[in-house]
Amino acid sequence: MTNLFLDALAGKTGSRPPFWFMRQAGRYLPEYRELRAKADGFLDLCYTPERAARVTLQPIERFRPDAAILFSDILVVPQAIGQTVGFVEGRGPVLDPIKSAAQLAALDPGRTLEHLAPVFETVRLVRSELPDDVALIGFAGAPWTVATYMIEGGSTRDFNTVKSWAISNREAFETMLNLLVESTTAYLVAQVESGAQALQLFDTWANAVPASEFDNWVSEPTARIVSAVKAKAPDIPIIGFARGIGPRLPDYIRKTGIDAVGLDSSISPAEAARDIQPICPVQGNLDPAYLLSGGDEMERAAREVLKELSDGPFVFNLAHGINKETPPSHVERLAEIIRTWESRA
Ligand code: 1CP
Repeated sequence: MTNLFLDALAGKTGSRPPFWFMRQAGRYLPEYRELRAKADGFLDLCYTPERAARVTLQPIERFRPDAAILFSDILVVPQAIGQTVGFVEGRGPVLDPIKSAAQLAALDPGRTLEHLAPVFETVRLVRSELPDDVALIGFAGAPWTVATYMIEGGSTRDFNTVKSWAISNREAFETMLNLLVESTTAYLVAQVESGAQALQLFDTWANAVPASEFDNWVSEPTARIVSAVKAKAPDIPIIGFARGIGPRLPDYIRKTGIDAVGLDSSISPAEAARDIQPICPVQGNLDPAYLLSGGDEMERAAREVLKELSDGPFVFNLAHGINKETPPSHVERLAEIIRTWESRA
């Protein structure tokens, strides 16, 4: 069975561009809120395979995208290796922040597979229930982005704590990135063995990295994960999504060995067609604010993305996750615009 999404990642251009949406499962969907209310917190939802599988499938039933993304979170990895992680209602993630080499030494990547066994069960369940022509995407956070939460102890606006810690404790920070490379590789390979057909590495906070550290903190750890995953699963396509890195995109693509790149909305579709698509397949990049707004503005912006990028290998997506206030009817309309796009010569 052909899948337009997997074809696009392999560099092919099909009858219409495939699509999925970052954060296509989640709080903007009433059926998600209903299941979420029954769970004992967000992490319980992630670790209960039947529920996590249902949540993964909810947007597929509504919008029929070409791919489903496993319902989990990037912060299950620090939890798996021994850090205390919680999600607090109205506040987001809260971690017991890593401040010392002793705390770092207590983390154990060897625990990854055992701790995350329920996630692999979710992958198996979802794959067994998905239609053949919908692909299943596994994912993880890239080491830098996960490390920001581990050191800051949660979300941050300025990244001062993690950046100054990384600069003043270079050896310890390298040890931390190494732990994350090891754990994340094991996690992703097990997702593939359980049925994931493509992988995405989320480097949401790559924009906060100083240019002089970009190779050390972003490209090299990502490259090591890509090559280690491909050593075990040679055919798995890997999408790299390093947000906000603009002019460094070509360098990031070449140095990491990713198969396709996720684009945020700081690059225009025309610039992406000219500068990035000749290097590798691209995924993106409608700003989620257009989806939140809906109407003619959304339609115009979506058609511009389609017009500029659908002549080459391309997966339609958003530039970042769906905003939780987004009316599902806007998402439905967007899916229809993409599905009926026909300007390919
Ligand atoms: O209460 C709830 O229901 C929690 C909301 C929520 C959801 C739905 C969180 C908390 N995580 C998720 C699921 C999730 N997270 C998915 C799977 C669902 C899908 O895409 O359909 C994925 C891929 C993620 C990845 C994730 N988690 C990222 C990278 C992608 C991105 O959006 O930038 C990041 C940074 C996180 C951390 C995270 N998880 C949740 C929160 C509130 C946060 C913090 C975000 C921040 O610091 O701004």
